Formats: sequence, structure tokens, C-alpha cells
Amino acid sequence: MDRETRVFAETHFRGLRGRLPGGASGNPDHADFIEKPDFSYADFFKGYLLPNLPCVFSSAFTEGWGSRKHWVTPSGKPNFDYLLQNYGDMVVPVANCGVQEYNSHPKEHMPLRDYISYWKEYIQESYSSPRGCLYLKDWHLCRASSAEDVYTLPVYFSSDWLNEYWDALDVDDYRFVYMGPAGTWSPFHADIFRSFSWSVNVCGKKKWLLFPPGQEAALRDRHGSLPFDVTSPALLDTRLYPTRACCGPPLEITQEAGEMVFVPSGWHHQVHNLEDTISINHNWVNGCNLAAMWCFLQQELQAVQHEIHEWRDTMPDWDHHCQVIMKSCSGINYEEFYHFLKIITERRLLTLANEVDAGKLEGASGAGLGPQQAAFDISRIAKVLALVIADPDFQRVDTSAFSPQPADLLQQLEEAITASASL
Ligand SMILES: O=C(O)CCC(=O)C(=O)O
Ligand SMILES: [Fe+2]
Repeated sequence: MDRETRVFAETHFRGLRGRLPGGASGNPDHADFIEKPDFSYADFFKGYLLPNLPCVFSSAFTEGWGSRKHWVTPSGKPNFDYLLQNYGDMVVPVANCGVQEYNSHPKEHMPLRDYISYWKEYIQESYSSPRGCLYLKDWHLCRASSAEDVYTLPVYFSSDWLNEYWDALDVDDYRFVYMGPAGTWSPFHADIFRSFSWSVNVCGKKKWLLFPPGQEAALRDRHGSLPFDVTSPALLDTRLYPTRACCGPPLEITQEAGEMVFVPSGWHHQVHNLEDTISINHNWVNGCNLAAMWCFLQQELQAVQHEIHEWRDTMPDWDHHCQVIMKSCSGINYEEFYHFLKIITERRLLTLANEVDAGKLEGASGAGLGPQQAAFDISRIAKVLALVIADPDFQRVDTSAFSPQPADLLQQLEEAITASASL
């Protein structure tokens, strides 16, 4: 990141005065298409990441990817032989797109070779099977094997604290491979923790239906539930969906082979594979959507509190129980969120310290995007950490074993902000 982009970003957040970036006024009718790879990180940051708007990058951006060479036949179909030879024994999660279980498709696990046998048969039987329509999704290929020869992370998406954090802990990641025949689909959702996502088609074609943040409220049914499938004719029934007509049409994107879609934070979406498709995607959080993640966690805690409110006065440690339930339902609670902020802060402080030692070499520091990015990151963490510390539910968390103490971490951040003002 250059200095001008950092100043632009900090001015942008000052202008928001703590409000979350919405993403769009009304429903945009198209997503910009970025043709040329001479598009800079600053162009993406200012044009799409900060205003929280979707865009599509042309296939030129993924030209050199190993997966686009090896996973695809010359006629553009999945290369089953290559996949079998290289990954056949790996166990993968597979969802049944014909069945709804709560708000997702039920999943089972099987070796990739079994899934590929199913897929070949499904094609031979003219895209039908007594086993239903099966979609391999959320496969953590990178955790199981090196992905160096599969793809390279585009610089635009490299400020990724979620994967940086989980890599530091070495327990999880948010990097996925999806593959499935034409007809497989992902139900209506917003991404985990209000993260951003990017998604590349290694081969095939997807249709995306996207709604800007807030628009989904009009899609709720009379009980307040979001639809599972926004294309369902049931949505036309005004007794079931009384406010449906207040929601504009979705932004529709057709993503071709090699193209890369940027999904902004909090945009609900539904995705359909129009052809046999393989895709790679990441979920990611950084300074631009950190406040949205914190808001989401507050809502998650409120939902838990609502569920067990009748025991509030009788259960000792009721607040602690809410945090335990939150961790098991959402994958993270307030303690872990604090730890996440702490780890990212420590890494950025190191980047800035090295920067001073290294005589201010732009881009030469550990975080990849340079000292200006680290300074921006620090400023965003400070803003969100101040909100966390002021939150009454966080004040009820036992922080006695936290090191450093939250107020001390905030102090460190504020000192770093002062020191980096002249960078
Ligand atoms: O490709 C899909 O089926 C879903 C992808 C998705 O939801 C995402 O990348 O956020
Ligand atoms: Fe998604």
C-alpha cells in the first residue's frame, strides 16, 4: 500500500463515523469487469474494497495458475484422470443439493475417487442419479497438501487476517476448493463472520445472485427467516413473504472459466453452477471489514442470549455459558476475537519496528503489503478494540489471564499510531 492510499482509506473511515460501509445505494445493475492485469492494488482497494462493491476480474489474472493447466482438459472440462492420480485418496466433504437441512445442504465425507466416480456416472446418465445432485464443497485442500502448484494468491486479496491468524495457530483455514456438475448450487447466505470472499473458476461457469447489505431484510418470510432459495416461486406469495416487493432484483453475475469474482462483506448471495465447474475460494477479513465482523459477533451473542434468557437469573455463570455456546455455534467467541486482534496487532507492530530498523524501505517488511498497510491495519484494530473494550458483554468476560490486558493492548496500538503518523 502506498501512503496516498493509506491517507485515502483513513479519511474514508473518518467520514463513516463508525457506520459500516453499506456497499451500494439501491441495487446496482452490474458489477465492473476488470480486463487488464495492470490494475493496481491501490485501484482495487479504493474502488472496491473500501466502498464494499463487487467486481469481476478477467481470466488474464489467473492465466499462470497450475490448476488451470492441469485440472482442466483441452476442451475445458474437469480433468478427472489428473485429479484422481493426484488427490484420489483424499477425503472430501460432499453436500446433497436436493435436500435442505436447516439452512444448508446435508454433508457427508468420501474419498475424492468415489466422488469422481459418482460425477462421471451422473454425466453419463444425463445429469441424474438416484443419489441426488452432489456438490463437493469446502474442501480444505491447502491444509492437506501444498497448493503452490495449484494457484497463487492474487495481491488484491492478500490482506487476509483470517487465514494469517489461523496459519499462525496452525489449526484451520478459510481456503476452499469446490467442484460439481451443472445444477449444483449454494443456498442463499452471507459469508462467515461477514468476511469478504474471492472465487475463481478453474473451469466451468457460475451464476451469482447478489444483494447489497440490508436488502435481505425485505426477503425475510413472515416469521423472520431468510429464504433458502431466492429463486423459489414461494417468494411470490405475499402472505408468506410480505415485504418481498420492497427488495430490488439481485445483481446477477455470470462468471466464466478463469474469471475471479470479488464478493464484498455482508452481501447475501446464492450461486449456481451452470456447467461442470471447479472453483477455488477464500474467505478473508481485514481492516476494511473488521468492524462488520465485530457487529456480527455482537449479533451472534445476542441471539444466544435470547435463546437462553429464561435462565439468566438462576444460572450462575450465565454470561460465561453464553460465550461457550457462541464458540460452539459460531466458531469464535469474544475471548477468541480478542486473541485474533492481539495476534494481528503483534505482527503489525513487528512490521513497523522492522521498518524503523530497515531505514524505511517501502514494501520490504514481513507483512507483504508494506509499512503503510501495517499502519492502516493498526489504526483499524485500535478503532474496533476500543468498541470491544466498551462493550458491556465483553466487560463481563473474565480477562484476568489475558496478556496483555485489553487496555494495555489499546495503549500499544495508540502509541504505534502516533509513531507511524510520519511514515
Ligand atoms: O461457488 C459456490 O457454490 C459458493 C461460493 C460462495 O458462496 C463464496 O465464494 O462466497
Ligand atoms: Fe459465499
